[in-house]
Amino acid sequence: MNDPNRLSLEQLAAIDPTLAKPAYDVAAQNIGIVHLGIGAFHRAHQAIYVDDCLAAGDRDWAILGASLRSPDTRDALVPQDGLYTALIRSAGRDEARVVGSVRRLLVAPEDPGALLEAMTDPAVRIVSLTVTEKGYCRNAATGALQEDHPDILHDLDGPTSPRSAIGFLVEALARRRMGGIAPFTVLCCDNLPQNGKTVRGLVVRFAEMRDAELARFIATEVTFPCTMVDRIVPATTDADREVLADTFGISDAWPVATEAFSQWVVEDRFCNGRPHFEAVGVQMVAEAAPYEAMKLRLLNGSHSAIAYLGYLAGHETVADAIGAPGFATFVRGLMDLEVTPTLEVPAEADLESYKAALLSRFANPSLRHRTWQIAMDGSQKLPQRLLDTVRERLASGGSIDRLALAVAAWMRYATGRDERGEAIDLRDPLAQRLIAIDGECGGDAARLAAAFLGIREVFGSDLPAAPRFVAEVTKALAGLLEKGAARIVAEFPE
Ligand code: CS2
Repeated sequence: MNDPNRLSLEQLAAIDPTLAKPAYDVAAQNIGIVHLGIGAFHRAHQAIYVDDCLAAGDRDWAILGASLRSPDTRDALVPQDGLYTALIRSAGRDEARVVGSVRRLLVAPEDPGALLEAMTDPAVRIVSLTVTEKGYCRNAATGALQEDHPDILHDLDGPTSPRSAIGFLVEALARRRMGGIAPFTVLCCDNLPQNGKTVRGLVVRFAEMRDAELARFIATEVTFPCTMVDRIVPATTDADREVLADTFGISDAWPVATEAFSQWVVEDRFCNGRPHFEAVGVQMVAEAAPYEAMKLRLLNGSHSAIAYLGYLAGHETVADAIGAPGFATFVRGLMDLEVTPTLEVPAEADLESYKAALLSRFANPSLRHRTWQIAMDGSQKLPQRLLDTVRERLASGGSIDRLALAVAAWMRYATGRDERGEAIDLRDPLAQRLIAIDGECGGDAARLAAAFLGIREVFGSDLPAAPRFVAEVTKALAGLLEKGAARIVAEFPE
């Protein structure tokens, strides 16, 4: 059906003149960034910073967005000439902004060669990624490449038609090396610990498995800056599309809905140039690790705790959960008493206001961020969000009550049954293994805890051998099984 209001370059002139839209000639920008994983997060975060760079006249950095899996984003955006809207939702107030920085879209599985060709174009000087934690084919506990991962085996066997992000990066860098084309910077924008360094390790290892010379080239010529990315971007809903249509008169097949807050901290190590990011609010730093640990452990750690406890307590969204008895106090206690002592706080960061802001971001009633969405892929998220913090607390002898409860809530959730006995739609690369555990342990807290703790890809070999951690997790899990999450949180001592 032809929708006369559907967003497009032609329509752009007709939309409400008070709305923010590209203040530059969209069609005249040149692609300089290939982004792997063109999901909602990228479109609400990096693509908006780049949109600001293009508006400031930096015209060589438009984005080619590739999906490594589904064609959905391409199918929605191509009829809109790549344009889409960011709906910025604060309590009681919505704003909209049309974004023009995504100029081309590709779906890798349809034509891996086309994506490799784009990644080999000398004009492309940055390849950035948001492929989620599981998209890196890494062992979440050790950070090492999962050399037996089916996609890695596939990409070793047929390097010219890769499936994995790592396979694409290495093949494109190999082609650039053969063609005498300067390499691109690899810019990881996922919530992994020391993300640039981690991806460098994976890429160099995979390259070594192909060719030692190629691995040496990548290790010496390519840079992998670490980044801290932050913006809460729930999956888009029809309600968001309706707000956009009703309030702003824009028909957009796939807008993104997000909050007003946005932060991007990037290490300034680009081997082949970069946009003037500092001019558009990106914090360019020498070392991102302290920012990254602060964000991963405070924001994402709390998010995962709220997701598992909140889901079990019957709350659909983060805002619902944080408003329920005891939740805000519990999260504040987790941040203040158990996470903060492990952080090396960057000199210019104000930790108190950062934590206060987190609680009000979680409470944003307009975002409707589902606990189920954050609960996804827990086996990939727990290590950097909660378990590294646990390790430091165990080493320093500090309390771990709240961390242990969050971990136990993940286990309770990962049994695949909620507190009313209903099946949970468990999304996790280890889902089959997780669900099987429940059947083997017959609801016994000690046996369940021991079985979950035995998953080395999550807990490593140290945590199952740490008596205090095992005891606290088992106790917390027994409490959850006996009393349920709502009561445990409400009764949690301050
Ligand atoms: C969330 C993150 O889904 C999740 O796991 O914790 O996506 C979170 O919203 C972002 O990292 C915020 O920057």
